[in-house]
Amino acid sequence: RLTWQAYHRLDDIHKYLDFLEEQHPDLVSQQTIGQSVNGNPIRLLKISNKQPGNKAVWIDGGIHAREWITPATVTFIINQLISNWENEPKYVQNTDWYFAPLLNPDGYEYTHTVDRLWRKNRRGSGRCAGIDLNRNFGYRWGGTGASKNPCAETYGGSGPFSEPETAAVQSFMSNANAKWKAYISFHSYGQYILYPWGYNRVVPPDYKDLELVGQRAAQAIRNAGGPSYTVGPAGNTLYPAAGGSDDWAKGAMKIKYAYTVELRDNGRYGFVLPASYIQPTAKEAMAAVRVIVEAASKA
Ligand code: 0X9
Ligand code: ZN
Repeated sequence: RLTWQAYHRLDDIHKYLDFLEEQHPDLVSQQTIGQSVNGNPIRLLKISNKQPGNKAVWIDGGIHAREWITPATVTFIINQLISNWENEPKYVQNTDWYFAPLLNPDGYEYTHTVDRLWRKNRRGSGRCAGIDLNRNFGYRWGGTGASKNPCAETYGGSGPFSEPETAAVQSFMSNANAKWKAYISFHSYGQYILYPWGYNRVVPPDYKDLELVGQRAAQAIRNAGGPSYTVGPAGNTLYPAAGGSDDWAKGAMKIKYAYTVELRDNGRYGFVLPASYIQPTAKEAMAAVRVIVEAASKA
């Protein structure tokens, strides 16, 4: 059982997903969409009432190994939805929810056993091991903000989707018969709600829709008692960085509401956020997700 009062290991998270599938076979199903470099499964959990017209949303966490708050938040959201399912509004019930709580399982385990601040996946060995999975997606791959140096923290890999962790997302999402309307990727830290483009300081034609929904999400976070989150296009608001999952979701998959949400905190603890922050952070993230998914349900 997960507690959201501590950060859990990969096996415990996967056992929890198995438990949910077993307890709610009508609503919850799971699949393994790929294997990491070290052979760990990339798990996907789906929540669906199986109505044919449902829109689909994707929510992931754990692309960056050290951002522990993100798998904790994604599993919290899964738990909330399932425990409250009967009382949820129509836009929730008539959505097919796809969750990938931990896209970089090797890196995550490595941060528990060897190096708490590891970011990349675990291809190779030594000081220069690893590829930054959020520079490895195949939209404008290899551009600004992605390094060609394997030793760099932002090394984008040998080519787009060279890594099994990103290739799993690409093949699952493009082959699923799903009406994708929203893509949300959780990262930390900094308290930002970011939308494309990330590859440069430019915005897509419909950026006003993304800005508006992002501002509403930030307001929902404040209404839930949370702190202020800054909303804006990733390249302008943070820094330009090509090969991100959000840009690929919007640019290649044509998913309108594509966001990267950088969770708490503001830098006091950074990646090493104490476990006592899991519940407040996950609750405010849930509030933001509701806003985005409601907008997606109308798109
Ligand atoms: O640099 C990143 O990958 C993300 N920030 S983090 O501190 N979690 O590493 C921001 C990604 C924003 N989106 C794009 N640049 N496409
Ligand atoms: Zn990140």
